This record gives sequence, C-alpha cells and structure tokens, in this order.
Amino acid sequence: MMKLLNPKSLSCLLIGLGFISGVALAQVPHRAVATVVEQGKEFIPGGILISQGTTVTFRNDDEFLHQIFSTEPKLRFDTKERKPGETIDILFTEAGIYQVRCHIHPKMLLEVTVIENEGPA
Ligand SMILES: [Cu+2]
Repeated sequence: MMKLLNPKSLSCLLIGLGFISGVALAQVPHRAVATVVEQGKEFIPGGILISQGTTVTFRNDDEFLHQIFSTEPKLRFDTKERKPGETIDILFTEAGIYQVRCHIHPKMLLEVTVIENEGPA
C-alpha cells in the first residue's frame, strides 16, 4: 500500500495541509494571553512584558489564599481572596508599568510592563 504514496504525491499532500491550516489560523480571532502563577508566596515570573490588550490570568498554585491588587491610577483593581487553584483574568488596556501586589503577602511583587501596539488598532 505504501508504494502508492510516492515522494512527489506526499509533498503535494503536505503543501495542501499547510495551506489549509494557514487559512484556518487566519480566520480564528487571536487574543493575547499570558499566565502568571502564585507559588511559594511569589509571582512566577516576577515580571512580564506584554502588549496592550493582553489578558493576564493569575492562578493560585499555593495551598493558601492570595488577594491581589494594583493601585496604579490607569488600572486600579482589588480582587477577592482566591483559594488554591482559583484563577482571575485581568485585562491590561493601557501602556505603562504596573505593580501588582498581594494584601496577604506584602513581599509579593509582580511588575507588568505593557507596551503600545504598533499599527492601526
Ligand atoms: Cu498572597
């Protein structure tokens, strides 16, 4: 059976698949996402670089509560206490540098650098 699939027809098949997947990708709306975990009373990673419009998912990977907040005027938030395993999504819409901290663990610090998107929105 494999004799029927000569190298020439195989390459045609691969090109065809590449074309199809390329079209499929272009039709799917893309959303910028990033994940930060809270583990060992730290944000991991401790700093992220994202572009405007990125949603950052925070996931509590510890065995106790975290409650995070930002006092940056461009993006003030103060979440509820999150139990182990719980996540929360925060959308960063404006360029700037943000510090995210935790009420329960004052040493926790995440620096988020949001850069402007290039080109038309
Ligand atoms: Cu905490």
